[in-house]
Amino acid sequence: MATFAIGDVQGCFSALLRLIEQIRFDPSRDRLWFVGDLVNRGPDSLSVLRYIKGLGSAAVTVLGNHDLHLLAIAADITKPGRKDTVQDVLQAPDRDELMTWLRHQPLVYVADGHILLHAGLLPQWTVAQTQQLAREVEAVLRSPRYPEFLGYLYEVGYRENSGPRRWTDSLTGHERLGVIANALTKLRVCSTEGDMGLSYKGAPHAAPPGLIPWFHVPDRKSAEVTVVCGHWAALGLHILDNLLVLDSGYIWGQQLTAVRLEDRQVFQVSNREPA
Ligand SMILES: [Mn+2]
Repeated sequence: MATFAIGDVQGCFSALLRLIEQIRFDPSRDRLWFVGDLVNRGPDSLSVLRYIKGLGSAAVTVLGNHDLHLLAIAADITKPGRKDTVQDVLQAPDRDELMTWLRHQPLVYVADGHILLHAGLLPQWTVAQTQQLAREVEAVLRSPRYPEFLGYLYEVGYRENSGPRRWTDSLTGHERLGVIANALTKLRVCSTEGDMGLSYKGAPHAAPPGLIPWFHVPDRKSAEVTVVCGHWAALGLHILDNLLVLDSGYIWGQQLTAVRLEDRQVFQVSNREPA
């Protein structure tokens, strides 16, 4: 048995199939962990969703910002933008089933000394606390109140990378859930106090003054567990003792990456034609 963590697929189904073939994935024995952003920007989000849903317990995925964006579009909270490529999902006969499945996926998954999430976690959060905070957002996404919460997120600028960006334990209501969702699905850089700089997407060394990659904040309380994440294409594949960042930018003409967690062997398929 092996567990393969796979980076941001973003609707690139044929690349995913090539990668799965390369790693010789056997669903009766192996596990796939997806860092989220299964959909959008790429050509075939519908097939990606159907495939991963069909894997059942052989696959684990956490929700990324593009997955939440699709849920918001499907719930009529927002309209697809110029670069969104999710029409195939919206028009599918199994759309409702897929959207229900998607909003029941977790934001955080912890197993075997690893924590799987899409973007990052705040320096003041322990792994146990992160899990607990994720459960708060997951409970709302799985409830009939989820359009209300997504409506709030979009109203405060989720799409424009703004919204609540500073954690305190005393936060309540939508603002609390908003900070949790922003960290787990959008965080790349923050201050040493954990204030998120949500709009910065570039390379780590060029970040605005006072902002550093979330995983470099000194005394980060989750440092004893290996974080498996994606979301940061400009960073690329980035592997440290306690970190696997797997968005290697397939959608931007680079690679789709899988890492076998047991021995950290890296597998990649390349996108020769820039998307
Ligand atoms: Mn992302």
